[in-house]
Amino acid sequence: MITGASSGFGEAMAWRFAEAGCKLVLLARRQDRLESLRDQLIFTYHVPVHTVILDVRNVAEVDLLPGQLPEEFADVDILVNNAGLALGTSSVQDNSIDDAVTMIETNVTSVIAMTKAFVHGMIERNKGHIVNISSIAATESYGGGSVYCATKHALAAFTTATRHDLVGTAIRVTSISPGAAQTEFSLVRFKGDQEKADAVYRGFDPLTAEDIADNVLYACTRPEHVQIADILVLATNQASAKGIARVK
Ligand code: NDP
Ligand code: 8X3
Repeated sequence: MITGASSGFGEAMAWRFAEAGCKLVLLARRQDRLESLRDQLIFTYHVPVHTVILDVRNVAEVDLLPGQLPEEFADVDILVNNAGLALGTSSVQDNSIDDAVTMIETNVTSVIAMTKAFVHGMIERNKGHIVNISSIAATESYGGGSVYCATKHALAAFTTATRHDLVGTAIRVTSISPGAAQTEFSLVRFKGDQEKADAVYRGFDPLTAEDIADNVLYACTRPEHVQIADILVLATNQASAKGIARVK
């Protein structure tokens, strides 16, 4: 089960997991994107793919989701909480509270809800893996990212506490923390301003969605006794959240 599968990391993960022969449940809001991806994956890899068109902020629907999946998709063994976003780069005095609530609900509340919804089945089967897509912003805060950084710090705390709650079971809990990667992330952050989004990646060689998908697949394919707790993945020319070397 991959949330946020209609673009970026989630879409790349869908391709990697399909190539590995996994049955997929793909979730996002954009139906056309998700259904087109489903058709391409089935055509290319002949794996079963089920799509769920849902806004993860709708936690009541998330709660009902496990019971609504078709039987052949019901036993979710790998849950990748990937759906997430940043909105804007305002300073604290100018933060939009609407944007703040959207980020908190998407990046934190929905992960809590998805985890609660799917971990029951994992505990019953004593089998499962929860992968939370975090960020370098989970350990480094930067100006203009107060709320986004706060959400990823909160997600880091939730992920660690999840690992504590599940220790003694066979369920693994992984956090993948990327640095700057070229996806639709910046286009969303700048609310559709392509010029501003492109400027984020100009002059350096950022990570790709496939780089992150590789790390998720790596974590999920270790022997059962190995739990990858956290991977921080940076582009070679990035040393810290704002420490990016660019050529002019
Ligand atoms: P994209 O914008 O390309 O993808 C985000 C995905 O999340 C889309 O599929 C979008 O689908 C989905 N999504 C967003 N809001 C919701 C919602 N309310 N309900 C359901 N789905 C939702 O960005 P990335 O692939 O880069 O981002 C994925 C994750 O990686 C995020 O958690 C982000 O914070 C994190 N990250 C990104 C980095 C980067 O530099 N790109 C670096 C570090 C972390 P749809 O709009 O169709 O619903
Ligand atoms: C997304 C990358 O640098 O904006 O998590 O935190 S950054």
